[in-house]
Amino acid sequence: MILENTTESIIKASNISNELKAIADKVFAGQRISFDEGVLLYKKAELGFLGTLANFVREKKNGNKVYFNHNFHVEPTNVCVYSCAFCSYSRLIKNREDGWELSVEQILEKVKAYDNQDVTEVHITGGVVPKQDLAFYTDLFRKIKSHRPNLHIKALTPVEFHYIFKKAKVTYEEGLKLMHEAGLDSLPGGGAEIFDQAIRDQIAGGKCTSEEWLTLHELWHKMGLHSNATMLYGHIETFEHRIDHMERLRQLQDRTGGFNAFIPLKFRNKENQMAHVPEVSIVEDLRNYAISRIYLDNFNHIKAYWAMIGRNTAQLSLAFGTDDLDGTIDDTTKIYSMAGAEEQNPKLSTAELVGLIQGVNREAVERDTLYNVVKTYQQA
Ligand code: V47
Ligand code: SF4
Repeated sequence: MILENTTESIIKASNISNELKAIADKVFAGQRISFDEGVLLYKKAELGFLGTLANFVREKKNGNKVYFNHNFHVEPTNVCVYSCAFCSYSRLIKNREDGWELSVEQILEKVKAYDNQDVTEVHITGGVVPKQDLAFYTDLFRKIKSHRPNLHIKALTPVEFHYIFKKAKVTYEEGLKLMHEAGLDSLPGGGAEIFDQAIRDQIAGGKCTSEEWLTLHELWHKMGLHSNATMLYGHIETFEHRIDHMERLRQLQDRTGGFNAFIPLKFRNKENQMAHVPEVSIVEDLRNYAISRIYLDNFNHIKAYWAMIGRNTAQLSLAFGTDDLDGTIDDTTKIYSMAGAEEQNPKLSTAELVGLIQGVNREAVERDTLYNVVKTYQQA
């Protein structure tokens, strides 16, 4: 309480404009900010001010805790029937010799390689190909579950679902039920990109629409299940598009409460059709984390996905609203290294993750996918 009052009075005594002070008043009072106020933060607020507000919200929700998990990815294919302009996979459609398409048995072998390790989650997503259909994934999920029942399967996105369910001639409801019955536990946040349909058509034309993405997550939540949400930012979108994206998520979260975490994903420009679009600065990354923390008042967690943003910026973001660093990953994803992220072989040990968190005087907490605490680490 003393800290809150001190923070508030510092902002009140500063040279910040009255319109920004009015937003600060709302945030400190626990009130929701509007669409226009969100845009104003992007256009007018400086980094320190945003960090103060975002950290206030983050500490109210999560105290000093920073979460991570023990996870690994499987990317069943890096070939794709779509060709999103930002995707460094999609070039492989024309160069299929560089591509891979794993069988159920090959994926199962990758899962079995972790038999003696304390991982809690496998994250499965990649390109979209005809062979990897409803029967493929239900068979895969059943086999993973029968081999290791407690491994949480976080897999597939509305991009895959829309394609797979249409091909199998099942409704979204039927398809999701079949996936869940086979062992799918939760959905990662991918495929959201940017919800403004005109921008989406330019960068991710042909794949599921924004409405379809939101509908599939809503249906999944209505089954009592959870998912994440991402936003691809820093390309051709405007600040209004980013707030519009978050507004649609905030409204859906009001209806269902099914989202665990929001994950901003910075556009990386290596070897894709948008290589001419410059990447945004680290300052913009931090501002974006902070504004999402302030705007998404009904999301419990904001994740800094270190494999994409780099471990140093991820650590820095812990002062700008984020409270989750994703996981150990174990060098099992290629999406970001192919797109030019600084982490070319993303892999962090528990000690390294805990070190990043304790290095900024936060409390490291290992979680499972649903944010149940697995272990807390005392500061040395
Ligand atoms: O939807 C692809 C993004 C996403 C690029 O839920 C790119 O815990 C930047 O969703 N530059 C897939 N981004 C990854 C994803 C994810 C990652 C980590 C954790 C979770 C979670 C979800 O990757 C795609 C797309 O938005 N992406 N190419 C690129 N060049
Ligand atoms: Fe395919 Fe996903 Fe890449 Fe788009 S972003 S081309 S849907 S792998």
